[in-house]
Amino acid sequence: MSNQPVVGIIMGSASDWDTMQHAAQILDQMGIAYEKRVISAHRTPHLMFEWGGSAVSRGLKIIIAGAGGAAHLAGVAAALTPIPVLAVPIESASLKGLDSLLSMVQMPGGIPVATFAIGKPGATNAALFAAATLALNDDRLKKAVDDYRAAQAKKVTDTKLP
Ligand code: RP5
Repeated sequence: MSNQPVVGIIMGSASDWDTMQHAAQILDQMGIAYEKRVISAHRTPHLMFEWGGSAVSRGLKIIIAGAGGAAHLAGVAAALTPIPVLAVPIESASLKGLDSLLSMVQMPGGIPVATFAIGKPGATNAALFAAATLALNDDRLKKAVDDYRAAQAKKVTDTKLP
């Protein structure tokens, strides 16, 4: 595995890490190098521009962006770079993540983000989606994705009910 990050995980606040760590865990399990960082589109707009503007030259292939509330992080990232952006709506305290989901999924036509489920399942699936995409050109990774799916299926077939 190369140490050169190919996935960028960003989140609007350190409070999002509880959710976004599940994306990181999948990438670790698959042996995919990534960078992770707290960047806020509204609290640190200059950093957002700098990070998004240099994502291609740093070698990133996919971005996973988690944010909650008026969750514009993924959309702004997608505006700053042509790299595909996978959005993870964080479960907010007040509206349980419906606000985050709608903010992310309702991008006007032209600058796409691919939005996943609210919370942990979304973070997990965003990372699995990134792995499946990168596996198209990587046989080692293809095997890792296949193994993950086979292990998941085995858990189901091995289940013994009481
Ligand atoms: C968003 O505001 C973050 O993505 C986070 O989900 C939410 C709350 O942030 P904190 O107040 O916990 O820093 O920008």
